[in-house]
Amino acid sequence: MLRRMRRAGSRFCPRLPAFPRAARAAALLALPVIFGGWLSGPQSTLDTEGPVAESQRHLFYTTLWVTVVIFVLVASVLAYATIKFRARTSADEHAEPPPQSHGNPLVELTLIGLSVAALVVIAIPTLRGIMYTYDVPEAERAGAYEVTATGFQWWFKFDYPAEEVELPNNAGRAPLTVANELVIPAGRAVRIDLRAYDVIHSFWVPKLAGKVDMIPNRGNHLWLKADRPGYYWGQCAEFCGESHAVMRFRVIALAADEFAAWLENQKHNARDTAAQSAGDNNDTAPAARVQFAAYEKIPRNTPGWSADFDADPLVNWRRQQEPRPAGSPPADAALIARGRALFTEKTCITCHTIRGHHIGGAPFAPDLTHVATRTTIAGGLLENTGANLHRWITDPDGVKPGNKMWRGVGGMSGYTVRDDDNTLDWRTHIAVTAPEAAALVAYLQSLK
Ligand code: HEC
Ligand SMILES: [Cu+2]
Repeated sequence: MLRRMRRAGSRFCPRLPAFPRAARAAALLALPVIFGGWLSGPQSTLDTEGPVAESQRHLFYTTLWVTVVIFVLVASVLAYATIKFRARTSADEHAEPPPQSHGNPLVELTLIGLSVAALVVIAIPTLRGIMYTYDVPEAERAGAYEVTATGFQWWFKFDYPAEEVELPNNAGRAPLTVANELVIPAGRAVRIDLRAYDVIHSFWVPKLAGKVDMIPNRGNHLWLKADRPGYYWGQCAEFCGESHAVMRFRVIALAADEFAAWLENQKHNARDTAAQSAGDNNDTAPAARVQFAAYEKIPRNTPGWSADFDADPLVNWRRQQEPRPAGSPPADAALIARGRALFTEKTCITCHTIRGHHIGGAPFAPDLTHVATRTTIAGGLLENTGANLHRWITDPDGVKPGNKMWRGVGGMSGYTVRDDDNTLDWRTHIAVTAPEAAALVAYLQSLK
């Protein structure tokens, strides 16, 4: 029986000459190169666009190739020994083992020497990489741009210490604050101070830099540089609670003059409806359709895909900055005014700042002064469209489980509060009907 199986086996696995085997191994190793496209998604660390991520990629490949060489050497020796010294006959099975090299000082010292050499080959670029990625290089330090990033459950806040704005209610001046979309100058080193409000988060922009932890009560930092203007995906990379997986952000790198113009606009107080209507000038321009903020690209022939999508998300980001993007419906001043009143009535102002429109607001909720200039909302989870804003405002928990707008944060009540009788049940505190949401959305969309 056994013999029959062996014979059958040898029929199905004929011995192959050595060359095709090596060729097959090479083909296997080449797979990542051949299918490089698979590795070039928006969060690919192998398709880098800045020097910090590039140095990390080089280190990855150095380690990979050293280990590939070790693997090939060990596997070849193993294969050689297995084939050459295998028992062919039953006499072989009882024969003395071939001479052993165990304890041979030359072999052992060579192996130790080679291992040390391999470790050194990996250690030198590792140490160099650690030093390089730790902080902005000396030569670029003077010109580096500084921002502070703070992780919250489950969104990111970005402060610009060099840019001051007037806080509502004569509360003094404070750094410009935006949420979930970090806009930086391209081609310039950016030093990011990392903070956390509640639990440990981690800052990661795969194509630019990361990951570095954001730790409560502890200063941490990283630096990055975008080689050229672009729109990059970021992600919290440390499990931080139930909506961790949807805690994302975007980095938008701009040329110096465009960056300065962006800063200038963000520093202004929120626009008024009158100014909004004055910007009505391009209703007749054709609407551009751009697929931009969705986490996954919409594949061809599936609902939502359009042949007119522009592949460059930066194009759409720019379009989002225009006071009245081409093709958008005319602003409804009455509806916007109703939304603005509702923003106070519904106690949204206890958490959200809208500079120039409302007194109130707190540092633990996204600043909404220019929310309509962002391409995403809710921690980079949703595209910033009217429909998504509507969804978010009427049912935040359905969009992002457990979020702090739903549960409350920093002592402020959210859409739900704990029952007074301590039963640990939650009851509704803020409810937004569909018509109210429509007015709030019109208002929020006017905030450019
Ligand atoms: C308890 C504080 C609190 C209250 C009250 C509150 N929010 Fe929020 N809001 C938040 C927090 C926190 C987030 C971020 C949630 C996330 O992404 O995880 C948020 C996110 C948002 C966003 C998305 C902002 C962005 O850039 O991602 C909008 C829009 C918004 N809230 C509108 C409202 C409106 C309208 C109301 C009133 C009906 C309201 N909020 C009431 C805390 C609050
Ligand atoms: Cu997080």
